[in-house]
Amino acid sequence: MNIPCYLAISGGVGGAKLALGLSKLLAADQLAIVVNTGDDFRHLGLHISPDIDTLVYTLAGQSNPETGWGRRDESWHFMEALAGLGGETWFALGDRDLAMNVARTQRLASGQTLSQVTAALAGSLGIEHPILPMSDDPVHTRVHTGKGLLEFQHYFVRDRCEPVVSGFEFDGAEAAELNPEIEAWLDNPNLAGIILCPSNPFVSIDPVLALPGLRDRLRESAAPVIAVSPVVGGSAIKGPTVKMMQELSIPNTATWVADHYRDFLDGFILDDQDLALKPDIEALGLASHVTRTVMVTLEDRVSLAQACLDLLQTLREELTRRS
Ligand code: FO1
Repeated sequence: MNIPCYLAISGGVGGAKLALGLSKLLAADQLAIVVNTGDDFRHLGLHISPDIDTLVYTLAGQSNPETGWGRRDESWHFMEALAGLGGETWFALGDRDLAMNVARTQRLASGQTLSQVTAALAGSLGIEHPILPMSDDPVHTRVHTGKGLLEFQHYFVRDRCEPVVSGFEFDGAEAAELNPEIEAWLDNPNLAGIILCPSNPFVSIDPVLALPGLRDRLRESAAPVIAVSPVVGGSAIKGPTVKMMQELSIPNTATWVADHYRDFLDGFILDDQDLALKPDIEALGLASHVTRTVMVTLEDRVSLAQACLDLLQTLREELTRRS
C-alpha cells in the first residue's frame, strides 16, 4: 500500500520538539527521524549521544521539561558520589540518564552498531518511530574558538558557549558512511517529503549534511525538502545559534538560514514575527509559509508539524502540475 512517508532531520532540543509533533500525526511506518551524532563524546568511560537521547526522551515523553535534555524526575546520587570522589562533574548525568549511557556503552562494546543500539534502547522506552543516527561511524563536531579548537561538549557545556567561535569542523565526516537506513528511506518511492527541524544550523544540521552524498541526495530528491527556521525575529529560541552568527559576522536572520540550505531546499517556514521576510525567502526561489513556530505546548508542536505536512503537500501538487 503506498502510504506517504516522511524523513525528518533533527539535532537536539528544538528539533526534537517538532519531531514529537510529527510523531503525533504520522504512524511509525510513515516517519523516520535522522539525528545528529556530532555531539557524541566519550566521557567517564561512557559513549554519550546527547542528541539521540534528547530525541528518545522527547518522543517517549520522558525529557526534562526545564532543560530539554536528560530525563525528567531524575535523581543525582551518582553525580553527588562522583563529586565526593573527585570525578568530573561539569557534565550533569542523572541516575536514570546514566543507565541509558551505560547500556549504550555496553551494547556498543559487544559489537552492536549505534543504529542497532539506538533502536533497542528507543524500543525499551516504547518508541516505535525509527530513530536513525546519521552514521554508525564516528563524527566529532569541533569548534574553532578564541580559546583554540574545542570538543563540542567542552565548548557547549564545560565552557557554557562563552568562547568566541570562528568556525566548525566535523572530524570523521568525510570518511563516515551515511546510515544505510537513511538511504533506504530516501529511495522509498512513497517518500512524500523531507523536513529539516529547527535546530542549530552550524552544530546540529550541518554535521548531518556533511556526510558524503547526503546533500546531493537532498538536491536530487523527487520529494520536496523544507526547513523550519531556527531563528525567530533575529533570535534563537534556545542555544547559541544567534551568538554564533554574530561571532561569524553572519546576519542573524531566518533569511540567512534559508540561503544556507537553499541549494537543496524547496520551502521554508517562518515564524509570524518574520512575516516581513516572506518576500526575501521567495526571492531565493523558495516557497514560504508563515505560522507560529515557537513551540511551548504540545498543540504548538502538532500544529507546526501539520503546517510542515501542508506545505509539503502544496509543493508536491506544484511539482505534479509542473511535470
Ligand atoms: N547540556 C548542558 O548545558 N549541561 C549539562 O550538564 C548537560 C548534560 C547532558 C547530559 C546528557 C545529555 O544527553 C545531554 C546533556 N546536555 C547538557 C545537553 C548536551 O550538551 C547537548 O549536546 C545539547 O543539548 C546540544 O545538542
